[in-house]
Amino acid sequence: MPSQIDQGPLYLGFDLSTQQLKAIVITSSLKVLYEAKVDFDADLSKYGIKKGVNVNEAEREVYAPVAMWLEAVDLVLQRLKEKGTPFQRIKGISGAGQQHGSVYWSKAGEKILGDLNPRDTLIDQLEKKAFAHPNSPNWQDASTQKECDAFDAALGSPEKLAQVTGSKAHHRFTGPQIMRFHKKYPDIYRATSRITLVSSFLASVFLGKIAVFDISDVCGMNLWDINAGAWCEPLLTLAAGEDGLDSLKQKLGEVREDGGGSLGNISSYFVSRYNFAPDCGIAPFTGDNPATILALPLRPLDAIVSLGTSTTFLMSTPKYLPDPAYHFFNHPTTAGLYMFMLCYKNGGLAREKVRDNLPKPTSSDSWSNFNEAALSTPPLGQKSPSDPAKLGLYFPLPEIVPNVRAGTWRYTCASDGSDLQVSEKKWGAEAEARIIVESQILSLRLRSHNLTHKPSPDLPPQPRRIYLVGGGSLNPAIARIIGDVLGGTEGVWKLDVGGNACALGGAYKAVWAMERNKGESFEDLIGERWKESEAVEKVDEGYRKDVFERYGNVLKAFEEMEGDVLAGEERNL
Ligand code: XUL
Repeated sequence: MPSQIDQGPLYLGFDLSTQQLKAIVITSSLKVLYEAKVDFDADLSKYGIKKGVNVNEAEREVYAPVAMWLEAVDLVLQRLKEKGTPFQRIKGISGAGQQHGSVYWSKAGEKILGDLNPRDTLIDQLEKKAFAHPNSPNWQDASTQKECDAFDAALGSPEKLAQVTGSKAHHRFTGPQIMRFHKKYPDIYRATSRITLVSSFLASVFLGKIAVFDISDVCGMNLWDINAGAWCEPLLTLAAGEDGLDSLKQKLGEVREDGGGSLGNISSYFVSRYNFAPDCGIAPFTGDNPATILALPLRPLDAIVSLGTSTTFLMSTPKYLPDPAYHFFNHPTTAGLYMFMLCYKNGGLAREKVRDNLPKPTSSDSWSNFNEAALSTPPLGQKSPSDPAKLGLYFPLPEIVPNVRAGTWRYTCASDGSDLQVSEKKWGAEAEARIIVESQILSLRLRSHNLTHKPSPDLPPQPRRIYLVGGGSLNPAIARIIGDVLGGTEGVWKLDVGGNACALGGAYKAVWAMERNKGESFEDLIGERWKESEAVEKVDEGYRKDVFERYGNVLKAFEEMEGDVLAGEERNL
């Protein structure tokens, strides 16, 4: 009998991220068969981008050319074709887009999209006429401080905005971006027929018509009322300025509640040009962070720590407890669940700075001295319980969580968290290797502990499993300290697909979207097919009672230290 690998249906997942477009093709049983990618700097440098974006420093704008993404779509499909991908077997497509970015379509664009000629490329047909504006603001853009102030004030306070939309105002969020776009280019705003996110932009290209927003990615706009499940009209009105609520409502269109099913069949352009089956379904695409939590059957109480240039912490949770310090989104597949996210600017780079103060290792592992120092330093730098516990904040870049300027701060406290004091002396690079990692993870513990509960009556609240993705997930010392500080009753695990988690999450979403039985959840369907031994590896045992308690005892002091640093910011204003 021919195997499913040779015969069965296939699913395609994309990840349109800042620097690359990745594609992964998998079977119904989640086996990865084909992969391809386009790297914008390496393959499409003619757009003049660096690390995938253009920067206008004077206005703190960061943006990407939409034409580059279109060119990347044809290129990545071409690369999959060269690897022998049988496109006609692909039954469903989904994917992820970098969050918050927006694409401004013209009226003509909608029409051309539905009428593409398979003999010409996407870029030849769409670049000139399909967009009211050639660029998409990127999540690293910081040009919208005024607009954020207006958003934070619009409903009364940042707390209220977070309550309604899941986040306080952020520079990168689409609502403040649209508000600035409207002010800066009023005529282009008026010539814009539809606005999509990056996720719905990519879905639109495959669908051959403008795709609706996804229920999770829409929460990255500061425009969606999560509890009401509707646009927050006062915020739309604010963003649309004198053009008024209806102008923006029309440009945004609908939001689909169901993360599964099909938005429609693939556009005939791809059927004729690449030999896709005409009934290949396009499932809703989502944001890259929501797609990351779909790269495995994440259960409530499990957490993902993404250790890249920045650090993100993701959890799926039934609790909606918004706060200006973090983000809540609707879960991308499962109604009644939410995605909790912390997004730090300082992560890998801050650790590298501490590493570079240590002697250079003679071995090829540039982290070996850092790791040795981190593991040979006792928790909180205390040789005995009567020693002061060391707490620090290491932010070479201005930080979002908490919102403070760049700087390094060192404090000490007693083992029970009392007697917090500024430390006048530095502690030396050896001790700091541990303290910086502890500090990054204490911040995660502080902000996530309200979302966790006791996994069993005899255990304190903490995550169940902690999954690590991104470059830092390869570092055993970091895994160990994460286990020390955050616990994890079922241990700390490393996800093998590391850097490809979003594209894989997109492909899993396509499988679930097309193959689910009535009422079957993503977690159930993927959970049944997912082979743990092939996908993840346990890298630390996680919860250890004594050390977990020691960190718990200083958590309040850590919070107090942040408060003191924040108060210092106000004093310095
Ligand atoms: C999340 C965020 C980034 C981008 C990266 O709020 O801005 O993680 O989604 O692509």
